[in-house]
Amino acid sequence: MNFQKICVIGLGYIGLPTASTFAAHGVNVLGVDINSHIIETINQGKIHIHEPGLLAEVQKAVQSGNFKASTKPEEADAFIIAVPTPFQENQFGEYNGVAYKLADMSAVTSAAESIVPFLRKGNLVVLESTSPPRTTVDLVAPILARSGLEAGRDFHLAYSPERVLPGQIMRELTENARVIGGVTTESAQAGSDLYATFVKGQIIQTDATTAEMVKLMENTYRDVNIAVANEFSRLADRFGVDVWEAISIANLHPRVKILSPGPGVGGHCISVDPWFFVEAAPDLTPLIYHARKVNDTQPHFVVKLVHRALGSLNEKKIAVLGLAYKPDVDDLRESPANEVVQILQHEGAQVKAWEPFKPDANLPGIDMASSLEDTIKDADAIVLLVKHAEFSKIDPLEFAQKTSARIVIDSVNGWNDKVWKKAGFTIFHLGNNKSSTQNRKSEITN
Ligand code: SAJ
Repeated sequence: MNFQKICVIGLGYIGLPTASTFAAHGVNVLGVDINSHIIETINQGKIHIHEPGLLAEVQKAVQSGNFKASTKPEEADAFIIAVPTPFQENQFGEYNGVAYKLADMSAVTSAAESIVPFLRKGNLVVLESTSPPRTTVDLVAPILARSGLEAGRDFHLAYSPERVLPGQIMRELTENARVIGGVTTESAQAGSDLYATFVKGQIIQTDATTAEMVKLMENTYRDVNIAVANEFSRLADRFGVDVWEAISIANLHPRVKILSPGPGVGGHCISVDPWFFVEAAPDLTPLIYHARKVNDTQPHFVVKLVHRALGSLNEKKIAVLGLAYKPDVDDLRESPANEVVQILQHEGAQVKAWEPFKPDANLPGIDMASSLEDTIKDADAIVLLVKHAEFSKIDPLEFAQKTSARIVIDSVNGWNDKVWKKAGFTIFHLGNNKSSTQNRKSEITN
């Protein structure tokens, strides 16, 4: 198929890089978003998110005239849906007395509905949003059928998940392997022709539901593996072991690759996607469910460590370093750091937070500091929640001059205990209870 004009619906972390990359490869792209502020920003050649390399790509695309943004779709050769699929805030499913989270598919539904008036014979529609199994055939195809056209007969319909890592999106978008699942083999071929515009990695064709499962399996696999690492950190704490040392030794085994424990799993992908499997088949997913539970309760484990350091948290001044969901990104969605702050405050602590990638973040109930210095100045203790490169580089001797705190709690293995102790700090390290002389058995529980 020949694609001269495409519409990309949803201009967030995935849609915007995708749209601008197509435009940079000579395709005429209309980017669509319901947020008019985003549309204005992009049409001025600016961006509303932080992602290395994205601004330059968007500027180039807008200046070339190949990329425009609008709140409404238009007729095109292909439509790509890249809108969010979070979970519902207040609705839960139930299986055998156990509650599980439910996907909010309203943005996918609206995006598909917005295409209906513009859909023509021979078009291609691709869903990229991470979705529960069978969404393409059971949700998107019936909505598009309202146009009077049938998926697989009159137009092509495919599912192609994005698999890029935030922070490395621009490179991974072109270099990663890409899976295209069609509702027919012709649809998969059409999708493959579209992404061949810029994808240098392998393009694999399959059916739509397999492609949906592939995406969910990748993120679920990672979630379960992080959960076991987090559980190891709790076990190491109980048995007076340094989990980081134990992991590095275990990982010398040729078939073992244990991931890193931390304050929990955040972001809009790994902490969300496994629920799509649980929702779709709660009777088949006890492991996936419990892994989610382990990762979701890890912020409480961090707070127990803060308790160990400070005793009662009532009126304690705590400086928190980092609110992003992972190192060196500005994305605060589903961040375990945010959860830790909420629990600390709930227990009476006065928390001031510093997030260098989003200093002006407006998070309900969180007191954001204007600088690192402002955060740490009068603190009783400092809690490191994100391993941003600039935090790892902190020199504790210089740091000691700027803060009244002499207690630090490292939840991400960002700091070296010996160096911090030498600078006069008492350091508490998640998953490392080696120097403790006490039996912590009764203290640390799930
Ligand atoms: N984390 C740990 N320990 C680890 C690794 C990660 O606690 O050893 C935490 C991070 O701090 C973060 C969370 O897990 O809170 C997720 O971070 P991540 O880097 O593992 O993944 P994401 O969410 O940024 O991106 C994932 C990627 N999927 C996989 O690696 C299988 C990416 O390729 C996907 O495109 C993306 O989800 C997505 O959009 O689905």
